[in-house]
Amino acid sequence: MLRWISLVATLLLNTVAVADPPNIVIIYVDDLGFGDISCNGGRGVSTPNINRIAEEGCNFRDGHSSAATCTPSRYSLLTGEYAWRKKGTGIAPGDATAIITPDRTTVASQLKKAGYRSSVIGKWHLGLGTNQIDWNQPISPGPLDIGFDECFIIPATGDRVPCVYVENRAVAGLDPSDPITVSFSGPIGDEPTGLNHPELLKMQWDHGHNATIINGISRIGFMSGGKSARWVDEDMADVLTQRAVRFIDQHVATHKNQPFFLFFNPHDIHVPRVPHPRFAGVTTMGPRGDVIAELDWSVGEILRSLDQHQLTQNTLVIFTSDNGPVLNDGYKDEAVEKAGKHIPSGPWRGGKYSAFEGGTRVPFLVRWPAKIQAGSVSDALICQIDFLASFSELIGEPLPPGAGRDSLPLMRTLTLEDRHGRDHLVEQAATLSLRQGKWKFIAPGRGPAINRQVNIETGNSPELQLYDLATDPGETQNLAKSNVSRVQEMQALLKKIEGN
Ligand code: NG6
Ligand code: CA
Repeated sequence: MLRWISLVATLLLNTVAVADPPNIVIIYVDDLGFGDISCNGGRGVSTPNINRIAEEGCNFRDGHSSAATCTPSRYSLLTGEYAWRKKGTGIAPGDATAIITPDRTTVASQLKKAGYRSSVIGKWHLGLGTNQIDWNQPISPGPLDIGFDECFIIPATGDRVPCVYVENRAVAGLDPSDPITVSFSGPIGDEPTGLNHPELLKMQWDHGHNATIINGISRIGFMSGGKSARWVDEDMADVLTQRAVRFIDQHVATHKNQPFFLFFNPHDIHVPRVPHPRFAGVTTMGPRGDVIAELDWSVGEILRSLDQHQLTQNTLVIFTSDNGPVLNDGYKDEAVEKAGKHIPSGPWRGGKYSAFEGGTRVPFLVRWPAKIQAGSVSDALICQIDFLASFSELIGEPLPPGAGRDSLPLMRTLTLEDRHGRDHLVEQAATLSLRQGKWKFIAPGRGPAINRQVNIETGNSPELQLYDLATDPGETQNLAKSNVSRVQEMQALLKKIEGN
């Protein structure tokens, strides 16, 4: 009898859709490299709170963003579609219109079907509105039109105007008598720029980032007005973290019987790197190290909130990054000079913007104590693009026809019942790459082999490239010439996926 009970219990546990769906928290960091956290070998900063997710869950060492920059990765995470299939999904300007339209199925809209309440807090960078956006009017469409119940967002990035938060459909704290104007084509208003007034800057720009000065930092693009609504970079981690914790608190107080989805998108560790004074100087790596320490604090606050509400056991926490690391991304913040022995991309070649593994192979930590064995490691190939189909599988809600076409249901991979994950994955940078098992094929790419501004290898080459990551994780030996049939197979498969 006991054996029967335990057999039935095991069968129930192993069916993928669960009766009591977990809360889901995705912590989607900006520009954090695989090796930037101490549990992945980072030496310049200790990240005990981030490490805790791995210690109490699983460290996926072959986990990917779908692209080596932000907008396409975020697009794929939410829609389950490769961004290169859709025009207009490159790095979005600060005034881009909504890239994910209300007719689309997203992680949030799908979870809503199973009763989840969702909030997105922090970086958006997926465009807002339909026409040229008026920041002084209600803003729509936006996150609330693609499944989120509430939002508190940085519309684009910390280094682009407008430097204000958007709460639901309006700029937070805006004084209507001081309207916001934004331009990416030329100066507006009479605010000083970084180009003309470097003496006003608390951090100098290096490339780009020389337009309107906000809070002593010059940005990409021009902005005037909206003074009462402008963010203070030093406070950003506090503001966003408090919002995230408040969402959890309020959810517990008012919607206890519903699960929630928190999509927490810190500004850290993107440029400009401006830590709160309590984190300034806590590492030897300058601002880039200090904002990793700040990020670790934010993560700790969220984990603590889950503990306090006794939600830890049945909350799926995913910690990952939208692309690989970069040191000098446009400001003189000593990231290069002070890196020391810390290797942001870990064992992988390249970084942000790169077709080499460093572009998309990012921290990928998953904790769900009810289902995932603590302290695990997995080398299964998995991508953020799989969240949509995997969560749909988890809640037992089929995807509508045509939705999430590149997303795979990998719940069993996440819970470690499957150790293989994807058969193959397309990685997007200036050119496309295909991963299949230990093999990495990089399609010929036009453009320079090195992005000189950021000093990162792009992976572009007129030649076909093939690497065996099992023996050569650093992609140093191009085997294309000695393994012609493998190259042909992978090239054909990539073409087929592109044509699908
Ligand atoms: C680049 C910016 C870089 C960063 C990036 C977007 C310049 C010269 N460089 O164009 O600083 O903002 O866009 O980063 O302007 S991402 O993480 O949002 O993709
Ligand atoms: Ca990014």
